[in-house]
Amino acid sequence: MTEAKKRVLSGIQPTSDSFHLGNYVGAVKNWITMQEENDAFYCVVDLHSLTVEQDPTLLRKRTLTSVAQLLALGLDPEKCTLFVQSQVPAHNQLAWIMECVTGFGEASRMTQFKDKSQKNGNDRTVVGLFTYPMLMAADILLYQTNFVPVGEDQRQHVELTRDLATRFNSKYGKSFVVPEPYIMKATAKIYDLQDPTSKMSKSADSASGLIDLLDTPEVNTKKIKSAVTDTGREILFDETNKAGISNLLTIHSALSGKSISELENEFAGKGYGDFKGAVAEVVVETLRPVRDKTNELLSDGNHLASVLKQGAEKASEVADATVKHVYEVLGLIPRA
Ligand code: ATP
Ligand code: LTN
Repeated sequence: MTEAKKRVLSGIQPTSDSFHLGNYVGAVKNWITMQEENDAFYCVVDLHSLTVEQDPTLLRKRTLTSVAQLLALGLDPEKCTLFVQSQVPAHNQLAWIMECVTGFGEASRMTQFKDKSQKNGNDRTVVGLFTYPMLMAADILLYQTNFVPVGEDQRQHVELTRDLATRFNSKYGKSFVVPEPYIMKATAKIYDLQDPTSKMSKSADSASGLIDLLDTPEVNTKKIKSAVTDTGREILFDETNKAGISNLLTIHSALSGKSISELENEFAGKGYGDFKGAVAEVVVETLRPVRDKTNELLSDGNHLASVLKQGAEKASEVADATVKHVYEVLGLIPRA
C-alpha cells in the first residue's frame, strides 16, 4: 500500500518586480523539490502584501509576475496547486477565527511585527501588520498542512501557527493538522552581498547587495564581483571570520549542487577574483532561462489565467471543507 502524500503549503508576497536570490535559494527551491513527492499548495499572498501600501496597477502586475516566475523556476501546475490568496475567500474567513484565538500578548511578541512597526513608526503601521501572522496561520491550517517550507525568518510565525492549531484542537476537538516548519539549515538565510551580516531582503536600504532573479546578467555579474569579502585570501567556509565568502559558497553550492568542501578544494590556491567570477557564472547561467521563460509566460495572459483558475478551484475545495468544519464546531449556524 502506498503511503498517503504529505501536505505542503507555502506563500510568497508579490511585493517587488522580481524575487531575489534569497527567496529562491531559501524557499522556492525547496518548493520545487517538494512538489514531486507531496501534495503541495503554493500561493502568492497578495492580501499579506496590503499590510504595506501598494499601488493597485503595480500590485496587479507584480502578482502576475510572481506567478510567472514561480512557473519559470520550475513549479508545475500538473504537480502542485498554484493560486492567488485573495481568490480563495476561505483565507479571510479562517483568519478572523485565528485572530479570535490569538492572545494580544503572544501576537505582540512577533519579532517581524516589532521590527517592521518600529521601522515605520506607529502612525504608519496598520493593524493588518499586527494580524499578519494570524492570516498566515489561516493560510497554513486551511490545508491540513504537514510541512511549511520557508526561510529562517518565518520560523516564529510557523511556531505561532502550531500553538494556535494545538489550542484550537484541544478546545473544539481535532480540527487541524499541527504543521512543522521545513527549513534547510544550509540555505535558510542568504545574506546581503554588501552587508553579509544582514539577510538579503527586498526592503534593504540599498539594492547593491541584492540579486534580483530578473535582472540582466551584466548587473548581476557586477554585483557579485563587488560583493564585500574580507582581507584574507583563502576560500573557506567560516561564517564568523569570512561571512562574505561563506555566503558566496552557500550560493554557489545551492545552485551548482557541489558541496561546500568540493568547492573549497576546487578553489584552493585561487584568489577571490577567480572565485567571484565562478559564482557570477553559476548565478547568471541559472537565471538566464528563468528570465526568458518568465517573459514568455507573461506574454500569454490566457495561460496564466487558466493556471490560476484551476489552482483557485482546487484550493477552494480543500479550504472550504476546513472552514465548514471550523464554523460548525464553533457553533456558527450554517446558511439554510
Ligand atoms: P522582506 O525582506 O521585504 O520582508 P522577503 O524578501 O523576506 O521580504 P517574502 O515574500 O517575505 O520576501 O519571503 C518569501 C520567502 O523567502 C520566505 O519563505 C522567506 O523566509 C524567504 N526568504 C526571504 N529572504 C530570504 C533570505 N535572505 N534567505 C533565505 N530565505 C529568505
Ligand atoms: N509571511 C511569509 C509569507 C507567507 C507564508 C504563508 C509562508 C504568507 N502566508 C504561509 C508560508 C506559509 C513571508 O515569507 N514573509
